[in-house]
Amino acid sequence: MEWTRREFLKATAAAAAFAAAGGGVTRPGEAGATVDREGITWGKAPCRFCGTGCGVLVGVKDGRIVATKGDPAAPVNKGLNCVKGYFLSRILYGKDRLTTPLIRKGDKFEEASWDEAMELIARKFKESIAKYGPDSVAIYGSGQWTVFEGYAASKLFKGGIGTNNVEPNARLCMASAVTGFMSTFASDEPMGCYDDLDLGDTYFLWGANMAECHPVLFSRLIDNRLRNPNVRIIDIATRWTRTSQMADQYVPFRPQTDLALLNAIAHVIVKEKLYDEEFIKKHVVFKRGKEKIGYGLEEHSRLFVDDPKPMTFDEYRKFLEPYTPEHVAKLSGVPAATIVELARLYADRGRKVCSLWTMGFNQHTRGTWVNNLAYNVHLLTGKICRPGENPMSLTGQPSACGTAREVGTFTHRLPADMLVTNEEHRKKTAEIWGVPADRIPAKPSLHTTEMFRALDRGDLKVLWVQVTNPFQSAPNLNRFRKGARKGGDRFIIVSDIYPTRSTELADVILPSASWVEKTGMFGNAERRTQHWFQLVNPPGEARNDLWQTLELARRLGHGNLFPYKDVEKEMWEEYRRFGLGQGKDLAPYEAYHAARGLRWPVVDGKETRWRYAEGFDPYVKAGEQIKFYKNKKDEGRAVIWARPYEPAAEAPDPSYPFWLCTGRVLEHWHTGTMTGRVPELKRAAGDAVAELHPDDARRIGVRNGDRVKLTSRRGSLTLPCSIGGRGKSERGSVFVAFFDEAKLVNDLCLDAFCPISGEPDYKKCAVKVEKG
Ligand SMILES: Nc1nc2c(c(=O)[nH]1)N[C@H]1C(S)=C(S)[C@@H](COP(=O)(O)OP(=O)(O)OC[C@H]3O[C@@H](n4cnc5c(=O)[nH]c(N)nc54)[C@H](O)[C@@H]3O)O[C@H]1N2
Ligand SMILES: Nc1nc2c(c(=O)[nH]1)N[C@H]1C(S)=C(S)[C@@H](COP(=O)(O)OP(=O)(O)OC[C@H]3O[C@@H](n4cnc5c(=O)[nH]c(N)nc54)[C@H](O)[C@@H]3O)O[C@H]1N2
Ligand code: SF4
Ligand SMILES: [Mo]
Repeated sequence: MEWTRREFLKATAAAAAFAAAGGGVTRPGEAGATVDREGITWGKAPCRFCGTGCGVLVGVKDGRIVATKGDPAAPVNKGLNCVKGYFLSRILYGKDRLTTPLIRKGDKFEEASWDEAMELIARKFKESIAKYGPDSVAIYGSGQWTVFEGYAASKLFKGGIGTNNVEPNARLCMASAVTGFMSTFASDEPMGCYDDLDLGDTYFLWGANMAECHPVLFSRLIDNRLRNPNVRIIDIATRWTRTSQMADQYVPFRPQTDLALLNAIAHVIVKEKLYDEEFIKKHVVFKRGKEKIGYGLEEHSRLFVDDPKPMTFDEYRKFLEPYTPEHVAKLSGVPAATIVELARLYADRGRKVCSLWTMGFNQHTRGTWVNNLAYNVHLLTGKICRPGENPMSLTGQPSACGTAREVGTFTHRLPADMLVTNEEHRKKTAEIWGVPADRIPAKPSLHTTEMFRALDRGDLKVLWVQVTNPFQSAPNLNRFRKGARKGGDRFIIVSDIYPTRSTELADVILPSASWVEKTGMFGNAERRTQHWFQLVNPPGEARNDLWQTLELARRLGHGNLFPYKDVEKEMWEEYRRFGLGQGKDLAPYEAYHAARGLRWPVVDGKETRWRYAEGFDPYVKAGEQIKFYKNKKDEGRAVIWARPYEPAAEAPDPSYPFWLCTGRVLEHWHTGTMTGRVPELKRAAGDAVAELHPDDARRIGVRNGDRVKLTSRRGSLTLPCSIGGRGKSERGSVFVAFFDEAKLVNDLCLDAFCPISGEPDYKKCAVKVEKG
């Protein structure tokens, strides 16, 4: 599994021979990588960063990555990258890479051997399980896990140890998209694909800052507009960004009122009879779920399971009645005439409409609902499952789709859309895993926010963190950072590649291999599964996360769950069994070696561009046109949901008069551990700033660059303010990015979440802003 240097050199020689024979780029040594005149071997990989999943070519010389470039053969990006992609060759070479296991001794860490570290970890797991039961241990992983790493973790914890305490950071990111898809279509992930960005002409962005967060996809949109003057990009958002700058129209709205806006758009479409009656008759049912569901603020909050009731179109019409453009204008701040205009644009039969969103919808205490409401508009107008006309949920992390969602590394999930609560699903899983059917608990346990609450309370004892930095990225951070070091039987293991705000709270730190230091697979936002081979060795004694998990398995006596010789290949073939025939078909391992990814379902060697659509999706029969075949309960129809507007969990008041929104900037990746170590990126965006509206700044008495103090009910933070910079806050709002490890804005964030998805709302809480 780990390539030794000798194997690598041998492979490189073989690659050279292959290249001389005219082979394309794939892997040093097997199908062959190319070697150029300067002796650089080029292999392919998906980008390490965002869910766009750009293909890159990685140049290796003398065992080091010396260059990367956009892969012209990759359909996602056609040779293009964003600035993070261009600096990929540097992210693994920060001076302080972790290279040896470290064990805490009081306030210090001491170097240890892998054997010592793994022995200690295994002992802590065994002791905790013996004393407190399997639910006292957990693994907290990532949408940046490779498919193999996520699969192994899930199999070990659910199928071996017998606990559903498996969560990915994707709970903070894509969970509302998942529950949105599941409740509307009974199958996770988009029907459309990136081709829609080239083929449509009307693009509604709902608070998605694509110019900074999905730059290559945004450039596809802009390219479409250059070719087709009819294209309109409408940025409906709570703050002005680089995306707004490039859009044809910027529609600012008050935080949380997207629920009301989408209902008002539906209201106009229904009232003016702009809907597609035929489509609705054939493909849609109407439902209403429970409405008093709270905000997840109570301790021990479990995921809420909805209890939907069918309704008629007429009842839905009645439900929409209060959402008049005039009423919603007052709530949202969007003029009534604009709401009507947006609705007519959505419904215009001559226009191909796409909606795009990311964390504005998902990090929302009604995240599931607002995802449902976006689908409603496409279902009413029949603008779905057709080239250039689709709702498109954009994914954040490189494998939030491939690993977190498809493998199902959430507490409530199993692979291929299956649930732990379903007996048949548990049976099927146990059979493929070769474990007793009752090994997998029938109830979900701790979802992410509850996991950190449980650690603080002392209910959770042993926590292993892999490929994520929760003690910078979790909400209500003040509480959770303190909770982590309360002692007792708590024991925290963090696998990372650099020292972070999480490793500083660990008991054991494991130095890990990243990206092309190991073989991996990622699945991107358009259902494209991509593969890469290891191209360089990790530094020092760093080892990959998969090896670490398998080593724990062996030491806990669960080594029999992983009996593979050719580990990745055999694990892939086992994992693939889950999706076959389920609309989630993945191809054999080798099919991904040369391909620049394949979009599932892959049936008879062919990928699928548009799901549920005749002529594209192999599961849809001739004459069916469109079939939401995964929703068997509703006979292959999708659901239009009546979901009301509700206020945010915490809104500004006289003591805390500002909205605080948090998020990202172009140059940095999340907590900044990798991009912060590239001097060019660090220079471009150095320290976090608080973006303020000029009128608010004037009232507070600060000028651009002055320090301001933000205080919420949970914490405070002093930092320079930015007025009129690249991001501009609306009046009464302040925005701070969370990449700066010296400025933990998450101390201020509330841990309220969507009770259905469990995803916290990082976009809204109340703060006061003072001169700092
Ligand atoms: N450069 C860069 N790119 C990235 C990442 C990164 O760290 N850096 N991370 C990746 C990941 S994992 C993710 S999840 C994505 C995130 O991608 P985005 O969601 O596009 O970015 P954020 O900065 O998290 O979100 C900020 C936006 O949320 C919107 N918003 C705030 N409140 C509301 C609301 O009430 N409703 C709606 N509809 N919108 C609201 C605002 O308009 C604001 O601009 O980016 C991915 N790409
Ligand atoms: N305030 C605020 N907080 C947020 C959000 C927000 O919008 N606002 N967004 C949320 C969202 S959408 C997301 S996705 C999360 C992201 O939050 P995190 O996942 O916590 O952030 P990352 O910086 O991506 O952390 C990845 C860690 O893995 C390490 N690493 C890199 N490669 C490897 C590897 O191969 N193996 C191992 N073991 N480690 C590796 C990196 O050094 C880094 O420390 O943040 C959430 N938190
Ligand atoms: S757009 Fe995303 S995947 Fe593409 S190069 Fe930039 S960070 Fe990487
Ligand atoms: Mo994310």
